[in-house]
Amino acid sequence: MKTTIAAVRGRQVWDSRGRPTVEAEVALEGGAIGRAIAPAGASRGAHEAIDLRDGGARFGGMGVDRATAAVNGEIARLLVGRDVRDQAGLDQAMTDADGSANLARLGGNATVAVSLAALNAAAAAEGVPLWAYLAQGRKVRIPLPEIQIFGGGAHAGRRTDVQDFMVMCPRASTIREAFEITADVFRAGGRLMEETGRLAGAADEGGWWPMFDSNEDALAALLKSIEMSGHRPGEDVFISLDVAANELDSGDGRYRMGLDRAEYGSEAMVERVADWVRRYPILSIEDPVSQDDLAGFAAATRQYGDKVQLIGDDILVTNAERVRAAAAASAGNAVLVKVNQAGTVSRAKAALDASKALGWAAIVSARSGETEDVSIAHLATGWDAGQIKVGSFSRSERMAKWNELLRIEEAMGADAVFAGASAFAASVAAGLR
Ligand code: 2PG
Ligand code: MG
Repeated sequence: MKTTIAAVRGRQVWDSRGRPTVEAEVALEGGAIGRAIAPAGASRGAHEAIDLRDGGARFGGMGVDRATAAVNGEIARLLVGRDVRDQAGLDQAMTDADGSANLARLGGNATVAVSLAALNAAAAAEGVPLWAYLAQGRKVRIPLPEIQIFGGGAHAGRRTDVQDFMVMCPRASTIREAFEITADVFRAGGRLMEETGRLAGAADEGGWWPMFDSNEDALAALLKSIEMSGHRPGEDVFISLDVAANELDSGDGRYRMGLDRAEYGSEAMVERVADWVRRYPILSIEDPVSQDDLAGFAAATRQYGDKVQLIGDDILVTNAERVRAAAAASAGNAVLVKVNQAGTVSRAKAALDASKALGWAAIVSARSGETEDVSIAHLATGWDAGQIKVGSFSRSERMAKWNELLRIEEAMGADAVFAGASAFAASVAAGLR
């Protein structure tokens, strides 16, 4: 049959940090080929699928020989001869064979590359772009992007404690317009850094390296950059932060903001961010507390979750069960969907479906270690997630995804609908009207 898997190949390629990563290729009997590359995070939740690395001295321990061998050996033997359209079956076969909850044996980097490669092959066999294959004729929206201006935390030598200082343009009428506004803000941010003698290059996701004296200074500089761009903060452009607070908690439930020389308990940490929410045009907050602080996540939700999007990343790790447990505790209103956190396309889709069933928002996200792979632009669109996060507005591993979204928008023609404010949970969206 045309869609029968004829071969699965794995190879080592390199990511945007110059580290090894796994590429997988799935070839079908009908001649179609799908390919995908595993991304890699720097700020990672303990409950994520395991990124299998070789350890030892070579490549600083980051080698992926074992994961690549798993693709070429065990995974290939499992999948050859199966129908590529049975994504759930392929993913289940890999997770069953792995035998662990977090894909520690075969490697989440091996399974995610193969899972996405199979999906790309299935779309290729049908001769349609991946987003259209996933949409299956349903009406889907072009996602609202959140785009980084300053990058900090684990992506910039912890120069600031807060990891991502981003902007969102939910009132733009197309993604093209959202990009144009963001490009103005990004340029203004660079000019501001230059004028204040703070221009020091780019962080891991392409945002300006954050030479600031405090976390609040970075926030003030972001507001100033929006003003300098000629667009209106709190009208055309809103602020989105990924606190990535997991990185601030060394396991004792205390949050250390090194740059501010401050240490907070959970309640004080929630109040630290709540104070910023009151004073800045902030529309979205990710991980204001650490992966095990569900009570803190619920407290943040009570304080400002009716007006502000509250995203769980390290705390939810693209896991449907964890999404449902958080919702049961009234914690959060949005989930970050990272396919490699889940380890397979099916598990990631289950987390997205769980969030939709709860009336939550969903943001399909890249990792800080990325490549030219643009699959997530298609997933965010084809799954009708509503939002996408890729990093900044520079460096081609980021721009490749943004540019792919422009192509998708163009391909949709008159049918293209930009998600804009509709991408948020209902109460947050209502506040924008
Ligand atoms: C995050 C991601 C992307 P990383 O925390 O949301 O910004 O970072 O890939 O390092 O986990
Ligand atoms: Mg995050």
